[in-house]
Amino acid sequence: MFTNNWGKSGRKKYCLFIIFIICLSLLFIFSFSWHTLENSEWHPRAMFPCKAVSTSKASYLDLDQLKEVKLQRMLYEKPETLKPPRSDVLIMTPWFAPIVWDGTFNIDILNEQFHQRGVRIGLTVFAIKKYTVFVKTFLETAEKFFMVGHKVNYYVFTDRASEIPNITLSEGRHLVVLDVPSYKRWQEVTMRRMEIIRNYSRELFINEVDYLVCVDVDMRFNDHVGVESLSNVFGTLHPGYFGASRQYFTYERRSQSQACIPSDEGDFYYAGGYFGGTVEEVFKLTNHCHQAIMTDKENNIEAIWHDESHLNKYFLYHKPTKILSPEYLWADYGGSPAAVKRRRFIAIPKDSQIRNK
Ligand code: 5GW
Ligand code: MN
Repeated sequence: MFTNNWGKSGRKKYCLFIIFIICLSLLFIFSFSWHTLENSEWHPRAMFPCKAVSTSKASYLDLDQLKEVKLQRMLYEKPETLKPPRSDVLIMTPWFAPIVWDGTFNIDILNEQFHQRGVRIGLTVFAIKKYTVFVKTFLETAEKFFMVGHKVNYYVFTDRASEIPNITLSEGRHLVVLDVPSYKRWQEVTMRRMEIIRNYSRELFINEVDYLVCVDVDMRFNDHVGVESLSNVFGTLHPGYFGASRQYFTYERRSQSQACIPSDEGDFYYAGGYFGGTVEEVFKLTNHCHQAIMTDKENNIEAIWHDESHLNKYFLYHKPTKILSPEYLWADYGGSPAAVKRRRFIAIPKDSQIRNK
């Protein structure tokens, strides 16, 4: 009886002990494999997650590999704190984004900085259907004025690759012709640029360039367009509206559209034909605009100025870090305002022949 009782409770205790050991081993195996999965290695930081963040290998590597951008001795007139370079135009937004006007920048300082960084620039342009006629002048004038001395890739999107001329390019510059479908409706042709730039940012641009400049093709370069125009994310003041008050901006006003901007909001009227930034920022911008365009499509509405309306909405709530003056996208509306001293990139007048496919 005694032995039996003792034997029973003894066995019970023994079993409990074994189960406890099994649970402990399972817990250990589970936690070990979890750490291995999470960190791909068994590392002390796995046990001290708080410490790990500040002492992770990656942050040491990044700091050690930082490249120094150091200027040489340069001679130039000193900036005058009490004499702004331009007093006739706004050269800074209330969110501290510079507005690039002639006379406000020293291109030698900027060129030196961008050269040392080894910056690569992608210029994207669409030539669908008859718009291939603009490509030759566009590329030839870009060779003269666009980012001269820097690494440039021209990305020409077209449905007629055979009509793209082969132009001799300066060293460090390449032409990449990319096939895209041609949409029937012209509104679709201009709006789909957002989707296509979004897709190629992910698949190609991110591996080839640092900045993207996305422009219309019915244009010619006429004066310097350089690295002063580059920033994280930038837009351009539309040449037709830079002096206008809010009520005259042709924003989308219907509340059913994703591009709607109420009459008491809006900073500037930005042009659809010239925007850009780092590949990451252009990806975010084009992705956002494309999704807004698709939502509008589902709701059977198309914004008044298509992709331009969506770009304006994007810039209202994602402020650009730099803004280009209309010098960078000029179109002759007859007048010649004194504020616009240089016409760097000019619209070529189109006849109805070209617009009709
Ligand atoms: C054709 C007819 C009407 C509107 C646009 C087109 C069109 C535009 C086209 O057939 N093929 C084409 O490649 N596009 C692209 O969209 C060009 O890159 C063009 O620069 C851009 C915007 O269209 P634009 O330049 O006619 O628009 P606006 O506002 O500068 O006159
Ligand atoms: Mn155009």
